[in-house]
Order: sequence, then C-alpha cells, then structure tokens
Amino acid sequence: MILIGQYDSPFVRRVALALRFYDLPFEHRPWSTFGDADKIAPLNPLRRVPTLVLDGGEALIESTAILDYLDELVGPDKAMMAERGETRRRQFRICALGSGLADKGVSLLYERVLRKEQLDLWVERCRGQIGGVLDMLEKERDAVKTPYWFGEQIGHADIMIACALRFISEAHPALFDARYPALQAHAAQCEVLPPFMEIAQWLDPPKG
Ligand SMILES: N[C@@H](CCC(=O)N[C@@H](CS)C(=O)NCC(=O)O)C(=O)O
Repeated sequence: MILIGQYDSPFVRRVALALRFYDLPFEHRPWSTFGDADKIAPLNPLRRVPTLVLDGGEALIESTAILDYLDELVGPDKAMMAERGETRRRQFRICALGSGLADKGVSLLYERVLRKEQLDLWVERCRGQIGGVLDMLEKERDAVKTPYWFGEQIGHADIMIACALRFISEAHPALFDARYPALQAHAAQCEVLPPFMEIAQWLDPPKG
C-alpha cells in the first residue's frame, strides 16, 4: 500500500497511525496537495490527501473510508473501532467531532495563508466552531475514567482527536490553551507513544 500525503495533515496522520498500530506495511509519498497536485490528480481528482493506493492500484480517499477498509483488513478483534452497536455510534461521533475540528482548522488556516484579505464572517464562524467543539470535547474527555476514550486500548477516536489537537495547536495556538486541561492531557498522553513520535511533521502551510 502507498499512503500519499504529508504528516502535518491530521487526516493523513490518523491513517498512517492506524497502519502503524495495525502493523500493516506501507510506503509513504509525502506529496503536497498544492505543490504535487499534478501527481495526486490521476489518483484523486479532488487533489486531496490522504489517498491510499492499494497493491492492485485502486485508490481509496477520505480518511474515514480508508480506516473502514483497514478495519476490515485486520478484522474485528484487532480493529480500533467497535464492529456495531451503540459503542460504534459513540466512537463515530467523537471521530466526527475530531475530524470536523481538523476541517475547520484547515479552513481557517487556508483563509489566513491563501487569501490576501480574510473574510471576517468566515474567520469568526470557524473560530466559533472550533471553540464550540473544544468546549464539548473537554467536558466529555474530563468525564472519561479509562485511560483512553473508550476503554483501556487506544482507538480511532483517540487518534483523531490527538491529530486534530496537534494541528490546531500548531496552526492556531491561541485557540487551544489552558482552558482545555483534559484535552491537553489527552494529546500529551498520545504524543509520547512511539508511533505518534515517529509519524509526525511540523506544520508546513501552503503558500499563497
Ligand atoms: N474529509 C477529508 C479531509 C481531507 C483534507 O482536508 N485534506 C487536506 C489536507 S489536511 C487537503 O487535501 N487539502 C487540499 C484541498 O482540500 O484542496 C478526509 O478525512 O480525508
């Protein structure tokens, strides 16, 4: 398998981390969505990452869909997400809040680096959405009594949140601060794990 995209993307990173936690070998092509768009386009006309190219040449897109494939590959005993039922729904909700948080962080970053003049309406909306999600996640993480969000083992939800938090803290440091001690502890706990230390890249934003 070939994973396309740089590890400063929270979405690419969550996929790379799942591959590592599952011990699935992969090649990495750290192509930039802007600088290497022409190389990505034949595989994914959206020119977005992550894109995961399977051994037969099929290209999977969207981190959630890619993880769904990987979960199927490793089987339900090893998968970092429940197979069905209420736990799966709750896990998907946390993943969705985390990926939405990352999405809004990316939008806000693009607004800053790609536009000559920022649109206040959009900036304020993104900031409000990021703050709202962080407030909700902080309360919920604080109430969790197990080491990870859904028990003793790390799962996709933990990884997504940690990847989103690192991205927000690098792209928008003023938005993720001491108001969020439970989330800061969650991020710190994940970032010291060997796969997180290995699969990491300082943010390198696109240039306008
Ligand atoms: N929902 C997508 C989001 C992926 C995404 O936003 N990737 C960014 C990099 S962090 C990207 O490709 N940006 C270029 C673009 O959207 O044009 C996923 O989960 O895979």
